[in-house]
Amino acid sequence: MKLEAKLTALLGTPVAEADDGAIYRALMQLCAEQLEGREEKRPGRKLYYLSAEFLTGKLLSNNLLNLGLREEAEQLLQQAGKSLSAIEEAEPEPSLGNGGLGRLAACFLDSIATLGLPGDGVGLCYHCGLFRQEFRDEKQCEVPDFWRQKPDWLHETGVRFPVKAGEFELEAEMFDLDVSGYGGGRRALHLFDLKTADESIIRDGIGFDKEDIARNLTLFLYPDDSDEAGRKLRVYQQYFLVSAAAQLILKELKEAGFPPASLAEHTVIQINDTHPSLIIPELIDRLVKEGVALGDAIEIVTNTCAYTNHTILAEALEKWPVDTLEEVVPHLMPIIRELDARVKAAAPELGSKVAIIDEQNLVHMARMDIHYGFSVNGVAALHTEILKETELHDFYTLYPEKFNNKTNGITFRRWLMACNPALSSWIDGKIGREWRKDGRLEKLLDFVKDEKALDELLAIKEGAKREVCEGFLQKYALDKDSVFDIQIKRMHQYKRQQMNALWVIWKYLEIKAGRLPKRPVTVIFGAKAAPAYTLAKDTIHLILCLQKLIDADPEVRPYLRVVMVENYNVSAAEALIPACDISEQISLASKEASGTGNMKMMLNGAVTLGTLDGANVEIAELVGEENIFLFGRKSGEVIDLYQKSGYRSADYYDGDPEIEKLVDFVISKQLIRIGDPENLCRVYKDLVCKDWFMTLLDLKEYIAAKERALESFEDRRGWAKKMLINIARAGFFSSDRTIFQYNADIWHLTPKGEE
Ligand code: 26V
Repeated sequence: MKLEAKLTALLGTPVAEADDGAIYRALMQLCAEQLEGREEKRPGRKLYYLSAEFLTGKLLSNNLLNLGLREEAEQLLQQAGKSLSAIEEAEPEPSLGNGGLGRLAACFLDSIATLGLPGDGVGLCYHCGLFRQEFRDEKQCEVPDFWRQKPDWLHETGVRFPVKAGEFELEAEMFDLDVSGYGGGRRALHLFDLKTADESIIRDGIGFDKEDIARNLTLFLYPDDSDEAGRKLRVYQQYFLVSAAAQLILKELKEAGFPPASLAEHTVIQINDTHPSLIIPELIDRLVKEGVALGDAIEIVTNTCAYTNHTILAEALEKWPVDTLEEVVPHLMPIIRELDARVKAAAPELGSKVAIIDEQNLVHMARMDIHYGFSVNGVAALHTEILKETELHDFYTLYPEKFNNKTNGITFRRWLMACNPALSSWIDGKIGREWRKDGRLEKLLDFVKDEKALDELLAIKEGAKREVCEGFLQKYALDKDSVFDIQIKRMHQYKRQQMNALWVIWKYLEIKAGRLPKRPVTVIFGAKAAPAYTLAKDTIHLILCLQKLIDADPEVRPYLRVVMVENYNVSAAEALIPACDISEQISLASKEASGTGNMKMMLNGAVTLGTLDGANVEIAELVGEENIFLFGRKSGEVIDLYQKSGYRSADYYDGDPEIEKLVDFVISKQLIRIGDPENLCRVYKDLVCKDWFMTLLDLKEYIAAKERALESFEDRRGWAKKMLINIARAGFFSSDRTIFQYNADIWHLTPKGEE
């Protein structure tokens, strides 16, 4: 049946007469029916991708695209005087993730389904997930994001598992989200919710009783863990996830007719960062209870689990106090102690450096993953090298064969085809449609000297910028002809949004001094700060104060604008990325494991302004030095500075009047009049007295590099050539490539059709 007939049947009226909400529900039902036809049976070996976050983004458009219905649906709606984007407004964005780690998991599921690999995601079904961000008085406020409005895409499965944690007897209820593959295939994202979760306990923003585990467990992602009750709740959440996951995995193994002791042959578990690490002792415990000898159970689980590291930041490498674990998972502590004892016996010379339980009685989750998993991977070439040579060097010496790199990737379905249809059809016109299947874009290089093609590319970017100005950012009345300089990512000091803010101050003072830029610049930020991360919230305050200062200044406003978008999320990224000219990737070298926004913006024809960090290194290699703006200290020098305590920000502040002037502006009369002195002073003081992530070290070079980028933007054809080369070289960053490599090196699953 044709789409129109189906839709009309579902609606009970012609499409033109239905309202957007009804059309949304009908399209949703249509997708569900089509997906049901793509039944996936349990094949041989199966992957479970365990993650605390899955940042899926809205689902309607993506499902239509993957089902091959999107173009037809858009045409049909247009004829009926409707628009898909307006209809999609009604869809709340699932709030199941925080940043790159969660979005990566979602891209991976898309690629797993597309490649026809037997693998499902397993996570938690948070009621409010990460908070919704609101700005009040130039500050971030956190409010609960009740995203689970009916109808939603979640299916009740009827599958339930008991979870005993601490003194609580809990029940995990499984909901499934269908994951559609592009051109075929369907997989599941299994999300567990606490049967007795109770939203009515939320009060005062995102506050709630942290000890009321039987009601709070699945309300929020990353509840504040700055106190003991918060840390305990995090462990409860993590255990709830892994206990339910372990029961699901063993149930499916049994249903497929295999004994528990054959787990490693039929199953592989990818542990996404350390949040699901308790799966290791939990599975060992369950195998032992099934009659497997302890030593065998340890070996089986080791051969089943693989670990991905996503950060070298010490504060993000989880360590839980033994006392907390004794309280929440007492049945696992004897196993964890046994695992630790075996490590200490096997590697006495390395002693406490590789111990699972350290001298302060902290349990190091990553260390458990490395000892008792068969694979450890970093997420970009540089990151993996740093893990091997520095952060995890002792572990690398013990197990060189476990270490491998899997450079991150992004799905081109969401991050090009769906978010940038104009660019996608332009690519079709130039090199045909095969890239949509194989991700290969290099053939575009044939057009680097084609002036007509370059002009078309510039026109597409202009169109995207116009769309943002007239749509998503309409209320700011932005100049579509200005340079769009975009930094969108979690707010964190190592990502150095504060350095970009100091550039804004520099440009503001330049304009005030009469040195006007050739073309106006629009600096766009998007970021949420963790609720307990004071300095990150202070940086948001600084940026919002700068935004207000400049907006009110008729001398500066025509040349420089700052916009910090409220509640940055996947949908905001989809709106902004096609319109990006300069992609800000300015982390302190060695600190950003990979980055994935860098790949998304490159794929959409932005040019990177960045340090040699994370995947920027691979971007630079692919596009060549003339098609990226690099600056700043290299990772080796930075690591050296940390090792020798060789950086003092005060030296840079005292030693350079220009740096001093920019930093002083943070607590200038102008800004204090707008903002809160307490927050601004904290930013100032941190920059002068601490600056752990070395903003001042790279500041001057950053300013110079950004000037070079702005200058080069004026050679429009030259810039278009850079854009084209960036797009053409982005093929490597398809998550299909990443998943192919995970499968070839770690998972060894048989794709559908090749059984
Ligand atoms: C997470 C959180 C959660 C809220 C509380 C504070 C906090 C601090 C650090 C982290 C980092 C978790 C790890 C993470 O998200 N890593 C990111 O993973 C991406 C996918 O591999 C990668 O592209 C990013 O470079 C990396 O930062």
